[in-house]
Amino acid sequence: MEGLVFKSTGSWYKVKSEAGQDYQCRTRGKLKLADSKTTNPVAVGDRVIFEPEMHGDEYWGIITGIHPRTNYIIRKSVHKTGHGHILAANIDQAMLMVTLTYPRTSQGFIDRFLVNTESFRIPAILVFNKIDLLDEEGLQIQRELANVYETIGYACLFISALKKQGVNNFHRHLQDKVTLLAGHSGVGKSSLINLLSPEIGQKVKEISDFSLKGKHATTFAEMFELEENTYIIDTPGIKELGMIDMEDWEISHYFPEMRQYLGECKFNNCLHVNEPGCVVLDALGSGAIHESRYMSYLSMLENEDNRR
Ligand SMILES: Nc1nc2c(ncn2[C@@H]2O[C@H](COP(=O)(O)OP(=O)(O)OP(=O)(O)O)[C@@H](O)[C@H]2O)c(=O)[nH]1
Ligand SMILES: [Mg+2]
Ligand SMILES: [Zn+2]
Repeated sequence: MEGLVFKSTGSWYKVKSEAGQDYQCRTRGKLKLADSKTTNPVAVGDRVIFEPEMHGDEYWGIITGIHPRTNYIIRKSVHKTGHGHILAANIDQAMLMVTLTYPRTSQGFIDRFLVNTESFRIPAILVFNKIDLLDEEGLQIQRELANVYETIGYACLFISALKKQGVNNFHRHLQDKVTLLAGHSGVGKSSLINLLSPEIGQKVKEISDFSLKGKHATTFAEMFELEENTYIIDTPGIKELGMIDMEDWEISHYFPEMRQYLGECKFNNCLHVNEPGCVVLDALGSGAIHESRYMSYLSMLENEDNRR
């Protein structure tokens, strides 16, 4: 039978058949070898082939195959160094939830996420949550930050899951798509998803627990069907993103504001660091490329993960 993976715990998977029945599935040992660099063989969003088994009146199954993925978002494995953990696969768009405070999301993290999505041509949107916590100055800082991203083509949404502000607008962006919602732990992903449908009931951290580091409220990625053809995937907080296999020269291709200059530098293997006749450096000098984005670019070049 064909099915779609809605939840992955690493040891079992919730798979929905084409007829809409949920099956609790496990994998066979050999599937684990499908991709040795990831710690989870099956991810939420995967389309799988499985053999159903009835255990009394319970629907169980064994996953025997995975259809090729069109894309995926990967984070660093918290258990195995050098390995990645696939957050979700086969998504239409990715939303990164960002908060300026409690917790703070750095620009480096945002940029790394966007390089990941660009590399798969997954459209990305930034969702600024907890706007209720910001004073005039905070709102101004947020405006400037969002401006950097809107200028280069990323939509930014502003919401407060607590005050239920901006939720309808957020919902509109989900229509007829599979959307991944990612971000640091505590930014409010599950809080927002709970507002979309009363049946979801994702666990949310109590404010009193909130300062306790390392406590994730959501431990497994899970997909929810909001309306026909409209899905949202809640994910556990990410601390660090894994870099997908990428060569140094490729990275600039995943910065939309650099793309137009590529191929125009004096040297065709220019990495836009300090080479003479570099058009990207000219654009940085003239302000056409934002300095903070360029700094992120440099930090990705220097990242050991990219030196293979
Ligand atoms: N002030 C304020 N607090 C919020 C808002 N949205 C969520 N919170 C609070 O932030 C805390 C964390 O919310 P969660 O929804 O559990 O965050 P999460 O992103 O799902 O976290 P993980 O599951 O650990 O990745 C909770 O105490 C929420 O009540 C908001 O818009 N404003
Ligand atoms: Mg959560
Ligand atoms: Zn250059």
